[in-house]
Amino acid sequence: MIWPVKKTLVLLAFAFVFAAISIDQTLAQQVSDAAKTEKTGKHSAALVNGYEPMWWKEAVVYQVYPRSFQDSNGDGIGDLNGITQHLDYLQNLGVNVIWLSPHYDSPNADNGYDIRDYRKVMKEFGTMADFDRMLSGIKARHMRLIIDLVVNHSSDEHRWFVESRSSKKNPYRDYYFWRDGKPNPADPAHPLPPNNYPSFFSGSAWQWDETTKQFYLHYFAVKQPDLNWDNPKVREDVFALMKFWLDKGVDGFRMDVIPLISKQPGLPDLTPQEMQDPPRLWANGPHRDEYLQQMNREVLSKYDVMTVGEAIGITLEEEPKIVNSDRHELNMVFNFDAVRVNRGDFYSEKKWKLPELKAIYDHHATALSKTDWDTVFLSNHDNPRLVSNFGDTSTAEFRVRSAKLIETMLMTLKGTPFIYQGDELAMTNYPFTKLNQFDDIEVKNAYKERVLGGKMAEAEFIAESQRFGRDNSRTPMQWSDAPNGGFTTPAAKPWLAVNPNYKEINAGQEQADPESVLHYTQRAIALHHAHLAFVYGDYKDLDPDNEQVYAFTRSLSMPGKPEERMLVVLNFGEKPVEYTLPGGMSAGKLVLANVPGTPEMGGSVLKLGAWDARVYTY
Ligand code: TEU
Ligand code: CA
Repeated sequence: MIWPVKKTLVLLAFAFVFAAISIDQTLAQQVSDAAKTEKTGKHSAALVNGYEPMWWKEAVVYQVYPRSFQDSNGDGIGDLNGITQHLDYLQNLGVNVIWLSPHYDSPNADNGYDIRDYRKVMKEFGTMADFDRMLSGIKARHMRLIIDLVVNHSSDEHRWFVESRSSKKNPYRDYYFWRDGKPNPADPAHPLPPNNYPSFFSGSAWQWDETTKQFYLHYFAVKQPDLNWDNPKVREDVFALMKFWLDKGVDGFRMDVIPLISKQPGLPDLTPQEMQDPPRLWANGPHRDEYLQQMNREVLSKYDVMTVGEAIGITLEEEPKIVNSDRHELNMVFNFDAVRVNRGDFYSEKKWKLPELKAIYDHHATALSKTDWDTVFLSNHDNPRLVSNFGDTSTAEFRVRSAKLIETMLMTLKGTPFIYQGDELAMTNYPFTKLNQFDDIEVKNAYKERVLGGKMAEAEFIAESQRFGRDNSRTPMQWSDAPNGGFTTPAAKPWLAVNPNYKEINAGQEQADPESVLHYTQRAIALHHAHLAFVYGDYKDLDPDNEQVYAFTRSLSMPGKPEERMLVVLNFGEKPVEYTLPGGMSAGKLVLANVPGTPEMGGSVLKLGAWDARVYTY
């Protein structure tokens, strides 16, 4: 750990003189701060390439899945004090914002995405005092914290739902969707669901409740009843809990499945065509934008926050409705086009070629305007490990190179980049071989429906879940080669098994190796921060049809400054290639490469080895 010591010394030396100025302040942040202070009225004094500078546009975000990050008390479950222990690690990595997956009181039917009390910390994760300490530790290191807002649904153990299900007359009845069933001639005592909605987690989206003999709606698990946003009291209560956390000092929210909050009037059956893709309809309810605008007006606009919505069911063309700054809704959303480029139905694999991915990023760059903003990500807690999904894990060397190539791409494409914990180490998918190794409700329910329901062979189901199941990314962080990978004490049993490859792949080993994926990711993040071109610059794909090489530029002109011209060249695969840059273009000085010893000057023909990733000026 060379880094923290050096940084601490520097910090100590300057702390008194520059009390108010962060030494980590990048050029981008300075420009942004300057723009903010010069801001008069509605418009910023200094647009950058037509974009209004904002800290959240310039940020690199790191997602922490608290259950799997670090266990501090030997119960096998990650916790907030565990996160606090690693804040230097995150600061040294160079990320500015931490997105914390749900940390609230929850019975954990879906690992915290089922919230029982929005104002309480999950017992297993610690106390509110632990949260406050973590937050001040984050701020002390000039980072920010956004938390997960899961308000399309609550837990069925939330007080609102406990009240709601108790009687039809209860004042909380309309906090959720209750409906009579359809008559069931075959078995009159057990009516049929009110409509044909399927749940994301298999089966019907309706659950029968004996107490009042009605069904309630749950898009996700039976224990995740959908909140009724058409009830103004629900909106009021949600806005109040948002203020509760903002007043504590959190810097914004990642909003879970937020487009689903406005339900279809009358909840009619899906047509066979709509049944092909139910979220498409569910995400486009009539009041979605009205509710988000109300949220913005009453809550978000009163704070300096970052908001990112999980845009399930929203096409790229529709995104500006939510993210355009004139709409006053959210700052940005996660669009799934890229992360799902290799996905067929559910966990099945779809063969893909590089030009398809390029077309998606090109589409992003053209479909969004200067008053929209975008995210860049290829992993999270719902998707496989980054390198297993898009890189090459067939050899240790290719794993390292391909992971570095993907990190290079994420840090140079257009949009705020998001890194998922452990991907900076190139952690891999887990070698699942049987159902009982999984924890995820999505896998368990799908097994019942598909395998026990006779739709799929068990071996095929396990193979697909190994490839795409969500638990791949949820295995504990591999901090060291100690038993349990240093995630928990050697004697403890982690809530989900540590990947057996922790002895080779772990943070301790990577900290000691200057050529590790960890150190490389840190350099790639630093490069992102050092050049505004990677934030506000134009994007141009130089060779869209090339199936092996991804070459693109990011360029930025600012008054009174030399044009920033950056060229990114990525060889997607193990096949070496002598690549001639199109249009007589010539690569200039090398600024980042994933293979040590890469020549300092580029030229018009580049000899690219397996999984070579390079960034040049041009
Ligand atoms: O995910 C919603 C979502 O898009 C799911 O379809 C998810 O991508 C899918 O399960 C992957 O196969 C959000 C959360 O990110 C997820 O963890 C939660 O389980 C879900 O909402 C319910 O809150
Ligand atoms: Ca713990």
